[in-house]
Amino acid sequence: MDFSLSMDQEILRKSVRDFAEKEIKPVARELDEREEFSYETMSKMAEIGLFGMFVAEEYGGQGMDYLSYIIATEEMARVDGSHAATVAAGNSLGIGPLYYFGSEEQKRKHLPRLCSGEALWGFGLTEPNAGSDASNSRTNAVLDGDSWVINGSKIFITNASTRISAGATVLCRTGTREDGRPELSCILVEQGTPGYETREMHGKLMWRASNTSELYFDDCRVPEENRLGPRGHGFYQMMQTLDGGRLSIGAMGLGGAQGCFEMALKYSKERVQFGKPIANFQVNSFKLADMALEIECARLLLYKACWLRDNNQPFSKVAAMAKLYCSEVMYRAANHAVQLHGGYGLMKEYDIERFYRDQKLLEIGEGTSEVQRIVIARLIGAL
Ligand code: COS
Repeated sequence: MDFSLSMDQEILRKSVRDFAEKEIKPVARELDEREEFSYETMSKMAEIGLFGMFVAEEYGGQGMDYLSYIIATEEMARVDGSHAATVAAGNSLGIGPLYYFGSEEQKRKHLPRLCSGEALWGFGLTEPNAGSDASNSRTNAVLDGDSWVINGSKIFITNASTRISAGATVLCRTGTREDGRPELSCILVEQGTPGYETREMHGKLMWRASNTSELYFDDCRVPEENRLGPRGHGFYQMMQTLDGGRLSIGAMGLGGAQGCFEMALKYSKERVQFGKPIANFQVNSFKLADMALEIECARLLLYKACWLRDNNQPFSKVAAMAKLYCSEVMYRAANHAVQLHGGYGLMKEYDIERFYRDQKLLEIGEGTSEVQRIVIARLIGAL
């Protein structure tokens, strides 16, 4: 068993780490405070190739393996959740469905701009009344001549209402299946289509410098050929996309936990109380030891899930495990890290305060921890 990364993966890790330290860290706190999606950092992330990482070069991608993409996401999350979210959602959820399920024409039309980072694309699954119960989608699409007419709305959609958002993949009810359940299909809706409106959501606890949107469809008419893949395959496409997306949420948990650990270790060695650095108290050194242990386990599990995916083996179960475990590891790491910072950990001038808030999304987005346990329980035959 070889646990070493390839030379290319090591170089990628170092270059993304250097980039995040130099370009993201100095502005992350202020952007979070202002709740601002930065076009400047977006274009810098695009410039170093953080979009389209696992997409073949012929569509404008970098042609890397999935593990490389996950390492890059982990390194971004080590410094800031919002920027890591833009990258993770941009790749896994924006680019993913088009790349996996798009026709040749759809791929040629959309992927080059998304892979260069000139444009972003949304993943329109969640609705106000269809969160965990995702197949209960109400957004409706009716075929009228050679167009789909869409009515409904989506909520909590990352990257869908920036100035560079080019559209979204939207899960719609397109009929009723023979077994009486709704027929669900994915339809591509481009920005600027009459009847399609996006609205940026504000007032978030976390990821405040990432873009989150509501989507509205009011008799929105798109050509029939905007359907993604076969009719009725929408829910499978969304679920398959989420299998890969959950690895990137895992990467955000892992990278975020690593960031918390490093801040906590540094602070504990510098902060003197009762005449010695607080790291020298066993109660604190044990917290740091536990963090290091859990981060190591999280990394092994997440990288194994990527290895399965890169080697074309079933990975849904291990992806759900990695998403669940990594997000819970970050939850514990952020909690320990704030505790070690004491009163300063509660103040906005310390980055740990932001990590503590950003962490919470990971236990909710792309399937709550409870949904991950359902997926795992089903896949081990317990449910
Ligand atoms: N890949 C492909 N197909 C899948 C799949 C996967 N990983 N998981 C399920 N499916 C298929 C099933 O085979 C089933 O097919 P049939 O309709 O032909 O029988 C169909 O999808 C429905 O699956 P299931 O019956 O398991 O669906 P449920 O309604 O019971 O829902 C959960 C299952 C809860 C696991 C699912 O709705 C889910 O993941 N919810 C969370 C959604 C989410 O993560 N939202 C966050 C979005 S933020 S981007």
